[in-house]
Amino acid sequence: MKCRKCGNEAVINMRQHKLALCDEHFLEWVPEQTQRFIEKYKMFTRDERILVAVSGGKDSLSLWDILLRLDYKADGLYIGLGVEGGADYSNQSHEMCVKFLENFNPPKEWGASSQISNFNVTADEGPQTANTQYLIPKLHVVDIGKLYGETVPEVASRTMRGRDKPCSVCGLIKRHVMNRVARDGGYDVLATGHNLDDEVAVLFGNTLTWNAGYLVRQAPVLPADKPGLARKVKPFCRFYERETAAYALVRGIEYIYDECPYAEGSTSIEHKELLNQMEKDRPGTKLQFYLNFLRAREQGLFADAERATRVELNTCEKCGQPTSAPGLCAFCRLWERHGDAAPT
Ligand code: Q46
Ligand code: ZN
Ligand code: ZN
Repeated sequence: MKCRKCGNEAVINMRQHKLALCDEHFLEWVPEQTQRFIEKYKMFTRDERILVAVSGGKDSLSLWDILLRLDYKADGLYIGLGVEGGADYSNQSHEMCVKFLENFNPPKEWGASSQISNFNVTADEGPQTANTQYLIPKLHVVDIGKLYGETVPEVASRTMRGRDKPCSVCGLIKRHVMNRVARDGGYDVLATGHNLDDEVAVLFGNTLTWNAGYLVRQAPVLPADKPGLARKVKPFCRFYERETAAYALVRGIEYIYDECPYAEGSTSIEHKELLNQMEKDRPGTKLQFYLNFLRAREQGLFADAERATRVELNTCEKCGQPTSAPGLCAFCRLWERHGDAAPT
C-alpha cells in the first residue's frame, strides 16, 4: 500500500476515508484533522487555557502532544486513582505522563522547561502574566489517596454506590477533581482524549436504552454548567482508536497499553466488540453512526428531552461545585461518613 500524498510505503490504511498515508504524512494529517475539528465544533481558541486530562494512555497523551504541536496553551492533569491491580495500573500510568513531559522539548523561545506540580487545594501558581509562560506545559498531579485520605477502590468499597465495581465512584471523583483543578487553576477548557470508538460505544449503549438524558449531553463540546466553570471538549471524537494508537506509535509516545483492570467485562467493551464487527463488514459504520447522531441532535431531535431534563443547578455548600440537589453535592456526600470533614 502506497501513501496517497508521496507514494512511499504507507503505515496506515484508513478504509473509511479511502486514505493510506506514510509515517511523515500521517504525522501531519492527524494534527490537521484535529485542528479542523477544533474549529468546526468551536472548541477553543489559542487565547484560552486548556487543561488536558491525561491518563497515561495513547489517546490523552497523543491529544496533549498535538495541542502543544498546534501551539495551544495546554497543561496536563493526571489523577492518581490508587488502582494497584493489573500491572500496577496507577503507578505505571503516572510514570507515562511524567515521562511524556520530560521528553517533551519546548522550543527555545519559550525560555524554560516544563514543570510538574502536585496540585493542592488552592491555585498552585497564581495567575501567570507573561503570555508565553502559558505555553510552557505543566503537569498537575492529584493523588486521590494522598489528598483525600482514601484511594478510589477504598472509597468505593465503603459505599453502596461502589460495592460491586468502583467505576461509578471513580467517575464521580474524576469529574469533581477535573472541575476543581480547572476552576482553581483558571482554565477555560477541559479536554479529554475520548476517541470515536469510545463515543460510539457510549452512544450505542444509550440508544439501546433510549436514555434521552444522556443522549442530550453527548457532544464534542459541552458548555460549562455554570459561569466560571470550564467547558468540556473532545477534540479526538472523530478519530478511530486505531488512528490514535498509530499516531502514538509513529510519533514515539510511550503509553500504558493496559486498560484499568476494572474496565474488564464492562458493557462498553462488549459494545465496542460488536461495533468492530460491523465496521469490519462495512468500513465507516461507526463514523456514520456518530456523525448522523450529531446531525440529528443539531436539528433538534432531542430538543424536548433537553428541556425535560434541564434542571436548575444549585451550588454545593462545601465545595462550591454545581449540584442538582440543594446542600452537599454527591462528591462531598461520598466523604461524609469518613469521619473527617469532607475535603473540598
Ligand atoms: S479508571 Fe475508574 Fe475507568 Fe478504572 S475504576 Fe472504572 S472508571 S475502569 S475509565
Ligand atoms: Zn507520504
Ligand atoms: Zn461538594
